[in-house]
Amino acid sequence: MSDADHFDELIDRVMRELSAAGLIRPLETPNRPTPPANTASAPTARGRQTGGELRLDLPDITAAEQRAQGGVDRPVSAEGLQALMSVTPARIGAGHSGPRPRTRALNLFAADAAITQDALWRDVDPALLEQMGLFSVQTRITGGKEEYLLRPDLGRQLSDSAREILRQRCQPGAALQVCVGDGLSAAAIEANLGKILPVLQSGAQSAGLSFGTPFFIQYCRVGVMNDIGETLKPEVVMLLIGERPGLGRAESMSIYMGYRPQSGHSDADRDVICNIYDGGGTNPLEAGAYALQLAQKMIKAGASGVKLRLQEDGGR
Ligand code: B12
Repeated sequence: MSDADHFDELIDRVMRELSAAGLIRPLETPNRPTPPANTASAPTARGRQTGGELRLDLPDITAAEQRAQGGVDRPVSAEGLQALMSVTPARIGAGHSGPRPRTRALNLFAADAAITQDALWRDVDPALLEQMGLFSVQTRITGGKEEYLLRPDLGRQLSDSAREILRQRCQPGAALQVCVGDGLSAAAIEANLGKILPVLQSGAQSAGLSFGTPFFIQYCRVGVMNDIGETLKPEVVMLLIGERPGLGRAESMSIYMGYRPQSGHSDADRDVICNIYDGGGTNPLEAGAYALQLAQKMIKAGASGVKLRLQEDGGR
């Protein structure tokens, strides 16, 4: 039994006990079929039916309307405070209870930390990768996420089998090679990939740039671009990767780019378009369009990163 199954079974048991004790109400959905008596939990699209027909009656404190609730008892200007709170995800207007934070603020902090942990430890949904037509390869990480977090050096190298698979399945020498890496947030890839990949594909076509076969890299760090460059010899590598998640803000993705990446190249040879997400960050559609423009610049200049900046500044 996997950890997830074990956890689900545990939740089911607790829910059944709470229900038997009359502490929670059954879900009011009379039309839903009752599961057979010996299957207390049946898988659904997102998670499981817990306890058959039960739900907890608590609001989700991470929902936007819940976040918008301030904790200041008698604000000098309630409207002013609301206006300030509406323009930033920063924790302002949380109030306090004597010298301590309010329970609500503490709970939100804990819930946001959980969102961050989930994004970091979870794998990107394989159904999304399939839907986007991406096959998967791995870096030299063999010991799961824990090793990934402890050994960034191994996440910067493709495994031998990954190199072989890329040679077999990808068109070498493309003008633009797009690849997708989990990086530090599965949520970032899930939130943005479906919006941005089609923009890159169709944009490259309109710009007359040959588009290498895109693929997904598990346990991926930015430095893996060098191995991709050496294996497939494209002009520009674009790596879409999950950024280190902020507290409760996990859907932010970056595009790291480099011209003819190769062994020895560092971040000075790369460019990054960061904070890509809908609703507050760089809109993924705009980011895709900007990345294509940058790729064209790189190809024209035969350079990226600091070298490209120096050319643009005329060597100043
Ligand atoms: C962590 C981080 C760092 C760490 C990287 C160390 C590490 N091993 O992770 C440190 C503190 C060293 C750092 C330094 C810098 N960073 Co920084 N960094 C970040 C942060 C918070 C997360 C990056 C991330 O999640 N990467 C994804 C993971 C999977 O990648 P990784 O392989 O584990 O780590 C690599 C990248 O993080 C990369 N990287 C980190 N920063 C930068 C900046 C640039 C321009 C490039 C090309 C690469 C790069 O370096 C790591 C090693 O290869 C982002 C914020 C964000 N919203 O993304 C800013 C961010 C990417 N950094 C930024 C900047 C400006 C820098 C510096 C140039 C600051 C300076 N003036 O010195 C330096 C450049 C360092 C370099 N590598 O050459 C900007 C880039 C803005 C832009 N569009 O150009 C960001 C977006 C922050 C911001 N909002 O201003 N950074």
